[in-house]
Amino acid sequence: MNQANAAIQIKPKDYKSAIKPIWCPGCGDFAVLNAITKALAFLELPREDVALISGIGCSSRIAAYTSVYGFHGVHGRALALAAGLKAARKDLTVLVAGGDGDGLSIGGNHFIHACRRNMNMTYLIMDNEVYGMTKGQASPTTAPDWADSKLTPGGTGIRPFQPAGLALTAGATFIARGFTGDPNGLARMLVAAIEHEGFSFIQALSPCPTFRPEQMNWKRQVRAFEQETTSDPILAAQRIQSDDGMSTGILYQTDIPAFQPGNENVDNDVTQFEVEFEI
Ligand SMILES: Cc1ncc(C[n+]2csc(CCOP(=O)(O)OP(=O)(O)O)c2C)c(N)n1
Ligand code: SF4
Repeated sequence: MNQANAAIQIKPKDYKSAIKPIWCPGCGDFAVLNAITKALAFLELPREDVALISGIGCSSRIAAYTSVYGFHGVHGRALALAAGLKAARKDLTVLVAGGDGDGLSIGGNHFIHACRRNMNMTYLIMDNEVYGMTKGQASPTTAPDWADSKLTPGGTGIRPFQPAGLALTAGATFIARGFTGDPNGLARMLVAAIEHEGFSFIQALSPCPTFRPEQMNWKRQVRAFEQETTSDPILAAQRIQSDDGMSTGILYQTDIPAFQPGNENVDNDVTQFEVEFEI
């Protein structure tokens, strides 16, 4: 425990806000909130040193449920906003969170460029293979034959993204898959991701019992990766390709200097900026 926090002893609950989550009972996103607060408490990070940026979707509501700095932003734009924040405030621990629709559909372009840019931040996708907030449309991780959505009768017929494979080819330097049925495992993963110097990506399998009730079976399908974390991208790619998407653990981690634009001369005084925008 560091000196500053020795007297304070921040507990996981201290990282929660007074706002009660309105997620459906059984939604996996509750466990992500718990995992984030546990990880921050473990790392003893002062709340004012952390920012949680999210997009739009059920999962993206998470920013409002924590007591760290937060921005519940624009659909698919969380990573762009987070990159700007990190460029200006490299001292902040920047976390980004949202859904598979937010991060891989509308935000897909930002995702691949965030991976290759390798700024020091942690991005967690709550993957429920559906658009929960807008009532159950197929997302980029939905199986092609999932036919329960009125918009895609008979299924989309389109192969889903493999988020881990996409992150690997785009250049992420830390790639993990977790499961909300194991919040402690997810919290440990988040600690490792936050400590990693570079862009860390976590795909958290997070069931949506409302629109994908069959996902409640995930707890019987999820297992730990048999192999240790690798820093070899070829090996990581082989493992991702040969896996059914239900193995969890830190898949890949490599040490490439994080990108941080020089900001020594940036003027953080926003007074003039505010004057220019005065109405
Ligand atoms: C620019 C824009 N397009 C579309 C929407 C409508 N919209 C809100 S949330 C959402 C998808 C949410 O799905 P996901 O990101 O997977 O999160 P979940 O709700 O499943 O957690 C969409 C399409 C929007 N808010 N803004
Ligand atoms: S609709 Fe699905 S993702 Fe949204 S809160 Fe309910 S269970 Fe969670």
